[in-house]
Amino acid sequence: MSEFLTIGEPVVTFGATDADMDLADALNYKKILGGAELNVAVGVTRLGHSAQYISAVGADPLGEFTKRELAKENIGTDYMSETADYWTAFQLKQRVTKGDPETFNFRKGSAAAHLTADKLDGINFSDVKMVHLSGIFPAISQTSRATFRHLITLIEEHHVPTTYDPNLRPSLWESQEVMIETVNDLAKHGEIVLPGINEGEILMGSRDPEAIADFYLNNSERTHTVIVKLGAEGAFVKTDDGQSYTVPGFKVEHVVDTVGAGDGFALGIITALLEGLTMPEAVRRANAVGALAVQAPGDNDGYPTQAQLADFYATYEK
Ligand code: KDG
Repeated sequence: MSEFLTIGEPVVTFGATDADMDLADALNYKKILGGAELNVAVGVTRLGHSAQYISAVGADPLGEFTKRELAKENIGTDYMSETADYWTAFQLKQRVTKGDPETFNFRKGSAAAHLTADKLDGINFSDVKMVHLSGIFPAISQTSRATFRHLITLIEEHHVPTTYDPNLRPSLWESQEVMIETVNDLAKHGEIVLPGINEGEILMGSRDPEAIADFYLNNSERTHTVIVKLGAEGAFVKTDDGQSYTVPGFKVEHVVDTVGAGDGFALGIITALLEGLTMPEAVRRANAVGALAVQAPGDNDGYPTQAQLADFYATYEK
């Protein structure tokens, strides 16, 4: 039993350690664990909350590595399965000194892509206070898409508040059209929707934060808040009662790796709401976790504990 629940595909990531090299040329890699929803669970437990991660791994060394890392991070695996028929997903990631790194996925046909809806049968929702969904899991296969929709039915039956991050990964979808249609349709099930400003351009042809927020607020009865991530600028918030405001970001001197910042943002919102903070306070925390995330090399190793978060505020708000 846990306060927080999410579903996703663990992605063992081989991050190149040599900077600004083509993946084909890089010879040295460091093995870390990523996967967008898993990253969120890592940050949720680091901030002292309990979490369960629904997924599947292969009966292989990368699956074993995944299970050990999840145990180290105190993430519950009650709803994780292992199969000898399919493998654990992995990825190669570039190291860059500027911009976003290139990644190459080995994910097609993974164990998580074969996770069927019947694996959700035993989920205990009694203590679950928040669920996080992202547009990645439904991208990886038709099976995962059906499982994702079944999970949404269960979440709605149990009236659990849900955050939804579109998390566009065009290379995982069968076409751009299916991606846009499905990601926007699934957004109807999020109480809180967390698009990035660049995603707005693809998903509804606009980089105007207000237009992006209005699109999702008008898209669904369920969505009450849209928070548009503006990168270093912070975030724009609009609620279904017509209120809107911007929460400025924290200035970061040296960006090491941008991967995992969006997941850091999501976990900032989720944990703050679990602790009863207001929405502006939650967005401030989300910006803080995002700023910490980009200063660390791994996908989730910059996420703070409560003490590290307090230190961050003390340093930045002196
Ligand atoms: O959001 C961070 C993720 O991008 C990373 O950890 C790996 O799941 C991943 C992906 O799809 O790129």
